[in-house]
Amino acid sequence: MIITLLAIFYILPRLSVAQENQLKLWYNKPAMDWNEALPVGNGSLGSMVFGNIFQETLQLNESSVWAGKDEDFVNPEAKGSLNTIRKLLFEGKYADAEELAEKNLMGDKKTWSSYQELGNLKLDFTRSDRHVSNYIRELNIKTAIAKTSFSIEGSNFSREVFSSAKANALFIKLSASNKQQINVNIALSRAGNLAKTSLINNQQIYMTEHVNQGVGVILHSIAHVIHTGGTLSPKGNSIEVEDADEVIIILAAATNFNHQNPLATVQSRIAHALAKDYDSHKSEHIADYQQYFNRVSINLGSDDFAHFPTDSRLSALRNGNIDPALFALYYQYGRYLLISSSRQGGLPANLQGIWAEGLQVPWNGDYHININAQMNYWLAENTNLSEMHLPFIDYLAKLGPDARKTARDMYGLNGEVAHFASDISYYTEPWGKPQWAMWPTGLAWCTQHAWEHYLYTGDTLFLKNTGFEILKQSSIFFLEWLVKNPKSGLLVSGPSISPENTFKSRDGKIATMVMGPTMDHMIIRELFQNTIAAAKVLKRETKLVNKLEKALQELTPTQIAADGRIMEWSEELEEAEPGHRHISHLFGLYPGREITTETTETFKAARKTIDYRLSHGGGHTGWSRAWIINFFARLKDGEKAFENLDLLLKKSTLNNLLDNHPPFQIDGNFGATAGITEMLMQSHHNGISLLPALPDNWKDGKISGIVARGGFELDITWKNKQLQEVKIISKLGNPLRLTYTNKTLELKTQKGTVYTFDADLAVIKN
Ligand code: FUC
Repeated sequence: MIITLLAIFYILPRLSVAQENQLKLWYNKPAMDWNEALPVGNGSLGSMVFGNIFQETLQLNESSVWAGKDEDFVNPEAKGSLNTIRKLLFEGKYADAEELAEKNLMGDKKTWSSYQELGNLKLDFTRSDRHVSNYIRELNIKTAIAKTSFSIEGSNFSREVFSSAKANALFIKLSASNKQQINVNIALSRAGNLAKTSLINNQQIYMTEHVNQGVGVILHSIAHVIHTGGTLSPKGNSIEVEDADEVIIILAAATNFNHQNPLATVQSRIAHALAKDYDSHKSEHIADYQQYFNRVSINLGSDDFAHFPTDSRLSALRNGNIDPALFALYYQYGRYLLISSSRQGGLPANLQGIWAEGLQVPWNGDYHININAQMNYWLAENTNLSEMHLPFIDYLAKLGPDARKTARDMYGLNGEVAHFASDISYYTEPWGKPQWAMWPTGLAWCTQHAWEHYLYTGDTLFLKNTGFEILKQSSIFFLEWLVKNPKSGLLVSGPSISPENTFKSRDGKIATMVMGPTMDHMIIRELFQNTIAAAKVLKRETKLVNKLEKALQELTPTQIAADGRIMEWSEELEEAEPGHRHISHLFGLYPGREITTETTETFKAARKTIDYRLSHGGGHTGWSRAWIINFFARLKDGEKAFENLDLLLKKSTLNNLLDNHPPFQIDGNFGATAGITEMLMQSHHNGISLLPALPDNWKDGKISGIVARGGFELDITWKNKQLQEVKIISKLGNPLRLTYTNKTLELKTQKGTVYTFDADLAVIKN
C-alpha cells in the first residue's frame, strides 16, 4: 500500500518530470552572466537568451558580422629566405632560423579583424517591483526552443525564443495567462554605440552599421513587433507596448558579406515571415530541426537527476554524483550546437560557433585550423549530421584561390597552402610569431574532412566536383614542399612547428621551428594516402598517384624516442612545456588512422606520450581534454576516456554546458561529442568496431542512428557492459566487417537492408 502510494505521489510524477527534462537544459534562476545564457541559432542567426525577468536581453549574432578586410600580406622576402632558414635548421641553429623567419616569413597583416556581435535586443518590462514565483528558464534541445516562464500576482508569463532556418528569422513570443499583462519597451542596440537605429512605420526597429568604422561588413537588422491587445507606440528609437495580451517579435539580419542588397534581404525575410502565423513558424521550425536532431538517440543509464536544474547537476557531478544522463544530455547538446551553428550554404562554425559577445571576440572568433576548426566537425558525420559538415568543406574550397596565391608568392610552389588560421576574408598567409604561425599543414589537415565526407556518404559526385580538388591541390603543394634531410636522406617538412609547442635547443634557448615535426608528416602521409584513394575512386591522375606513392616511401616515418614516447620532432628534443595542450604528434592516433593496431610499438608509444602529457598537467584547456577523450577511445581504454570526459564536465564546462577553454570556446563541446561516439563505435580501421571503449559507468545503454564509414547506420544496445543487439542499416550496400571483442563477421550487404546481430554477431534477422 505504502509502495503504491509512493509510486503514485512521488516516483511516477518524478519519472515523468525526468523524462520530460531529458533533453532540456533548465535552471530556476536567470543567467547571472553570458556564460549562463542559453544559445539558440539557425546556423547563422543566433541569440543568447538570459531569461531575465524585468530587463531581458537577447544578445544577437549573425555569422558574417566581421570587422576587417581582404588583404594580401605575403612577406616579399619569403621566397628568397626559405633555403637559408632550412639550412640553419638542419644545422641546429634554431634561434637564428626563428629570428630570420619572424622577419622574412611572417606576413605583415595590417588590418585587425574579428568576429563581432550583431547587437542586443533589449526587452524592458516596466513594472519591476513585483513578486515573482515559479521561475524556470530552459532550452529544449528536442525542439530548439528557449523558454522563460514565471508567475506574478496570479498571471503566468512565458517567453519563447527560437531561430528558424526555414524562415531565416528569430522569433520571440511574450505571452501571459491573463489579458493586458504585457508592458514592455523594445530596443535594438550594439556594443560601441555606433549603430544607427530608427523606426519604420512605428512597428519596426531598424539597425545598421558599417562595422569597425567602415573597415568591415555593413550589417542590417530589423525587429518587427506585433502586439495583440493594448497599444503600441514609438518612444525615441524604441517601441513601447502597453497592456498587451501577447507580443511577437520577428528579427532578421544580413550583411553585405554574401548579399548584394542586405537591407532588401532583411526586408523580404520579414515580409515572408509575416505571411504566416507564429504557430506555423514554430511547427515548421521544429520539423526542420528535428529532421536532423531526431536521427540519433542515446541512453547511457539512469536519468534520476534530470529533475534537478542543470547547474545543480553539474555541481553535484563535481561533488562525486554519478549522473549518466547528464553525459547523454551533453552529447545531444553537441549535436544541437552543430545544427544551430552550421547550416548548408552558410559559414562554418567558428571558435564560438556563432555565439559571441561584443566587438573583440577571444582569438577573434576566427577559424583556427591547427586543431579548433577541425574539431568543430569531428562529430558531423558519425553523429548523422553530414549536411552540417558541408559549410566547412565549402569553406576549404573557397580558401583555394588565396591558398594557391600564397603557395606561389610565398614559396614559389604550385598547389595550395594555408597556415594556422583564417577568417571570412579567406586569408592563408602566416602572421605573428613563428611559434604558432609558421605551420604550413593547416589546410592539409582540413582536407581529411573532404575525404571523410566521401567515406561516410559514398557521394562520388561530391568527390568529383569538390572533394578531390581540395585533396589534389594540397598534395601538389607538399610534393614540391618536402625536402631531403641531409642526415637521413628522407623527406621532411619544414620550416615548420609542432603546433604551438616549444623545445629547449642545444644552446639552452627556447625554440619552436624545426625541419620535420612529426605532425606534419602524419598529416602529409594521410593526405597523400587519401588523395591516392580518391584518385582511384575517380579513376584519374595516374601520374600524380605514382608521384605520391613514391613520396610516401621516402617520407620520414613516425619515430619512437629512447624513453618510449612518440617523437614530436625529427630529432629528440626536450619539450619546454611537457604538459602542453597540443598533443600534435598523436594526430596519427586521432583524428588520423596511422596508429591503429594494439600490438604495435607506436600504439604503446602513443599511450606513453599521452600519459606523460597528462602527468605534467596536460588537458587543461577544454578542447585539449576533448582531444584526449578521443585518444583514449582509440586506445580502447573506456575508463580513461570516461575519466577525461568526466573531467571535461567538472573542470572545463560552464553552467550553460558550453565548453570553457577558458573562455568559452565551442570546440570542446564538439570534440567531446565525437569522443563519446568513438567510445561506443569506431570505423576508421578494418570495418566497424562495436563498444570499443565502454566505461563501467555506462553499464546499460543504447545508442541509435550513429553512422560508420562505408554508409552504415547503427543502433547498438548493451547490458551489463555486454553487447545485446546491433541493428545495422546498410545505406550504400557496401561489404560489412563487424568486430565485437574477439569476434569478427564479414558480410556482403544490400543497399537499404537492415541487419540485426546478437552478441555473438550471429544474424538475428534481416
Ligand atoms: C589554438 C590553441 C589555443 C586556442 C586557440 C584559439 O591555437 O593553442 O589554446 O584554442 O587555438
